[in-house]
Amino acid sequence: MRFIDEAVVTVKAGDGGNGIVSFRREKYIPKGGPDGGDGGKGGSVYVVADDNTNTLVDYRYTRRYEAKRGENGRSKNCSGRKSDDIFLTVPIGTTIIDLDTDQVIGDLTERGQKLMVAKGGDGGLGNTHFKTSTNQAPRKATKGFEGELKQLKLELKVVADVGLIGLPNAGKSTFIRQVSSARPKVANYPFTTLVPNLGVVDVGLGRSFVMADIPGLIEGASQGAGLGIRFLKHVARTRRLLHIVDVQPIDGSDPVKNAEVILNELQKFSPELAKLPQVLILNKIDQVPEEEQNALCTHIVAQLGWTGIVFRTSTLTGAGVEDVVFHLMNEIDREKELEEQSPEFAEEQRLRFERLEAEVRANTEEQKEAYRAMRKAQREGLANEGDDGEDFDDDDFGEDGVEVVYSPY
Ligand SMILES: Nc1nc2c(ncn2[C@@H]2O[C@H](COP(=O)(O)OP(=O)(O)OP(=O)(O)O)[C@@H](O)[C@H]2O)c(=O)[nH]1
Ligand SMILES: [Mg+2]
Repeated sequence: MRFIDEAVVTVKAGDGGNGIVSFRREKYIPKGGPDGGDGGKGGSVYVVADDNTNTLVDYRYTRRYEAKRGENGRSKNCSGRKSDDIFLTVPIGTTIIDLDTDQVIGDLTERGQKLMVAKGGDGGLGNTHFKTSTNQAPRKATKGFEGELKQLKLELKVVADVGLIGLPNAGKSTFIRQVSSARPKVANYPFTTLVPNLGVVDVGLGRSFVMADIPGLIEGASQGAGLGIRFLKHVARTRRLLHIVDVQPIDGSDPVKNAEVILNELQKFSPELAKLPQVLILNKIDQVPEEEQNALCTHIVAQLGWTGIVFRTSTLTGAGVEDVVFHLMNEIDREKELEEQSPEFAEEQRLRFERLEAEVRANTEEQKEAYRAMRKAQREGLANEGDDGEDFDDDDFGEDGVEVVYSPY
């Protein structure tokens, strides 16, 4: 499943300029023939895929785009000037839908790919065209044609580059709030986040990546417990997982055990997903006296047998967060570069994602079954107790119909 970012815009191509009625008037040529030029063509509207942008947010602010009208024809058989076409740049992966017909008019999948979405009107004809043997001085010219007017829906399937995972209350939403303009609710109780949130992390100089915050995972998640599992598949297509661990949980639980719960659930849900490179974030470091921080962090890392990358952060104060962001951006850029340079690596990646998606899909199905069985048992149990169990609905699994909050910039 991907996240959808969309915008509706009106595009209007320029009308054609009018043809004109004019006659040659020159010294010594008393009755010059018709010389009214044609109107110029109106500008057309194109949509172009560009890899310097990854959101449609601009189109939520400016909603109408008009190309200019062609110029009218002039005397001396001069055609009017054609107007410039205009180009709307959109991220690669944008689909364009004509809202009047509900038809997809194009999918822009490659850099530089261009699609005409509203055709400029042709210019009208000047009176030169209407000269015949019987009418040497036609007083007829035609008007320019109207440029097309369309209502378009631009739709982008956003793929998150980084997924946040962790127990409820670990600070995932606080993290995404620190680094993007996503504004998921933050509160000091578990299960605050109920739907995935996406944020664009802008690191400057046109570099950015998309981060997904999903509801917290809990023990038994891979068997359907809690909420987070319903959303795990949304992070399947990311390049990196950020595993956020609270180093000083308020309930006094052991951070090592907590981290293990997540690693286990991930492994049970999808071994392929568990193989995605993970970055361990030891969060809420502000809760630990400075002189104890080293010992505690070393202890957690050692107990976990963690050999990967580790950062210490306080998502509350922002300490250490920037380092994580730059690390992720560099890793993502490096990976993308490698994909461009090495067809073998790109193919390897593609196959890996394919395997991962298949596995996640299969596990989701399996888990959906388990969830249904659990619901059924609950319902029957309740029915025996005299409750008809109407609160339960088999379809509330929310497979694809999840609401996603997308906050670019
Ligand atoms: N002291 C401290 N508190 C933090 C830090 N990060 C988050 N918190 C607090 O921890 C609580 C939970 O934070 P959230 O960001 O909502 O946690 P979450 O992981 O998104 O939780 P769920 O959405 O329930 O899965 C809030 O009260 C935050 O203010 C931190 O670095 N230090
Ligand atoms: Mg949250």
